[in-house]
Amino acid sequence: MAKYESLNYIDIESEYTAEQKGIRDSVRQFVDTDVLPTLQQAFRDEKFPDHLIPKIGSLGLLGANLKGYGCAGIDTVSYGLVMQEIERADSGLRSFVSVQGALCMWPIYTYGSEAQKEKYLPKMATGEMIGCFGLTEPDYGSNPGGMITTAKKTDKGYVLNGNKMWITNGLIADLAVVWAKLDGKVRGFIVDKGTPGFTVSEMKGKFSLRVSPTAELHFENCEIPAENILPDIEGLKGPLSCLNQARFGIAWGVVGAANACYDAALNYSLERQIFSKPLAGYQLAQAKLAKMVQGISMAQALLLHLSKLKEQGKLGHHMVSLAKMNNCRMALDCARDARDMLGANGIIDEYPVIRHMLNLETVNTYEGTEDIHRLVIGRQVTGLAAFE
Ligand code: TGC
Ligand code: FAD
Repeated sequence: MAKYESLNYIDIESEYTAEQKGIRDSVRQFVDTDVLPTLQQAFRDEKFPDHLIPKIGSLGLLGANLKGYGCAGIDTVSYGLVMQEIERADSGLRSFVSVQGALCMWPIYTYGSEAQKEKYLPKMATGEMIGCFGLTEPDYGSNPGGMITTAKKTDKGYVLNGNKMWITNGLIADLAVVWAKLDGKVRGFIVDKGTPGFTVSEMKGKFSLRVSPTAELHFENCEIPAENILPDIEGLKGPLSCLNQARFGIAWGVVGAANACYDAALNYSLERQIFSKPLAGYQLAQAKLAKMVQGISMAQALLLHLSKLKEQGKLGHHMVSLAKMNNCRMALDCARDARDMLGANGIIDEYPVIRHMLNLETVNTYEGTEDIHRLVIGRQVTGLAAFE
């Protein structure tokens, strides 16, 4: 099979530096050699390929854009290209990397005490310690501000009570960054695995993101020490600012999934003879391929621009909402069209397309549904919040 190249229709490659391309290519090689061969079975078995964690850690892909504490400290575009390559393999694996880096390491790095940073970050960078992020509750998904999980101050620390649902990495995590209301204000807490009163139960039966381990977290009079509160953040902007980091990585990542689907559809349609000629020679097929080229190219250009703004500290969270919404929808549409173009072969896991398509249903929902991001944009341009 021909070596994989990502779509370069608008010569986006000329915008990346040699160093950025070098980082991307090393992840591409890891994906081709170590990751892709494991995915068909892992997805069938609903099993996270945890044997990959040490290599992911040693390649510096966990918290890769953070500086110090054993993190790689790569620039924004390199970080995005890493996400893109990983999600070319599987959105569930990119979720593992996003949750670890953007949703657990980033808040400890940004809002944690020096002792918390030193205790957790170096081991999280190597993958010796895995984190999960508990925000969503059974009755509060799109509206996390309504959460009912509470923290109460005691002589020794805090007591947590409540339940979190749909928590990525929950089953394999050594620590959870948990958001709860203390005196009515949202605060972040680090809860170590094995803390009495903290239990985890597996969520089985997903038809999407099957290689990602998803769990419910239960806190029943769970006592944690005083030093486990994140000291430097209070209010809903704490968890939302973490989401901002993760959404940015998702906006990059899904371009990888879209690329994988486009690549499969292009190659298949060039080979597949239908009536008198290859499928790719028909106008209706070319219209689908052109739509994929259009969507991926526009997304690439948007990401490059937003990455420059991020490096300059000028990236607004309403812009991240636009990118998350646009790129997830674009990737899902690519996957659905690619699935169609493969005919019956589009529904079998010998090809990656159906797996990406199913995964992207989740990616379009988590980290803010498509409609929530639409409402964020609506509020930004009108000044009127339409959430309620
Ligand atoms: P709102 O009044 O808008 O905001 C409260 C405070 O937060 C600030 N803020 C943000 N800060 C940083 N980044 C953002 N994206 C922010 N959005 C808002 C805001 O400025 C304000 O600050 P301040 O200083 O005035 O207090 O809050 P709201 O209650 O009206 O909510 C707005 C809404 C609906 C947009 C928000 O609740 C939302 O984004 N809902 C979606 C929930 C969501 O995305 N959940 C994701 C859970 S984690 C997950 O899915 C992980 S998946 C695994 C993986 O990533 O792989
Ligand atoms: P709801 O909020 O109930 O939304 C249902 C529907 O209502 C959606 O179509 C939505 O767009 C629509 N809707 C919501 N509000 C409005 C409105 N104001 N106006 C019009 N329509 C509206 N969460 C975590 O905290 N940590 C994780 O690690 C994590 N991982 C996840 C992994 C997977 C596989 C999945 C599927 C989810 C994960 N989540 C996680 C949860 C995810 O963030 C939520 O599912 C998501 O935010 C949506 O919440 P909900 O499922 O409760 O849907």
